[in-house]
Amino acid sequence: MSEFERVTAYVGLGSNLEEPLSQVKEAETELAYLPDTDLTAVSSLYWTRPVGPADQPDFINAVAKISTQLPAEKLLDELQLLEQRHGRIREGVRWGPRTLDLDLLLYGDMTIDSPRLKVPHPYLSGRAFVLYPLSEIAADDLMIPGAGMLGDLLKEVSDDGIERID
Ligand code: A4P
Ligand code: MG
Repeated sequence: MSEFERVTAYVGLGSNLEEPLSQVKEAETELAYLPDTDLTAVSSLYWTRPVGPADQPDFINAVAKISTQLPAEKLLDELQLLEQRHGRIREGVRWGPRTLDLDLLLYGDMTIDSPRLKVPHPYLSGRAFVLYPLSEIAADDLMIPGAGMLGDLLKEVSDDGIERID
């Protein structure tokens, strides 16, 4: 038994290299096998136009809900290990292409601002490729610390450039 209480957390998944659909689906399965963690819901997958440099392939994005006893920084370690296992290379342009990106979007109702971890994820509230999948698996009245209610944030972003995959 871990000494830590269970926390509901949301993880954003993204890929636009080397069969992005498979990268994201495999990563969802791998989240279910993280230590002291259960995968409790996954959104649909979405094709999304790149935010940032436009000269890169479209992304596949999704959001997963987990219940975890891992402390936030330990969870980030595990997510980064998964990224590495998917051949993620951290170099080159900011917001450039990647085989797998796992962002810790929310960790309970906590606000974290450490050198290597910022929660809620700093760009969460303006990004359709995060808010639309998140809204499939979280209630409209979910509070995003410092930003407001999910349902209100969703009204502010256009679904232009994202397409849900049935
Ligand atoms: N870090 C701090 N807070 C967090 C957090 N909440 N979750 C630190 C994950 N990591 C966090 O991340 C850089 C550092 O952020 C990490 O070492 C960690 O300590 P990274 O994954 O190496 O680099 P990155 O992902 O290129 O940077 P960044 O700024 O996190 O970019 P984003 O916000 O992840 O955006 N367009 C579409 N359509 N779909 C996408 O998924 N993704 C990006 C990347 C750009 N455009 C996109 C998409
Ligand atoms: Mg990232």
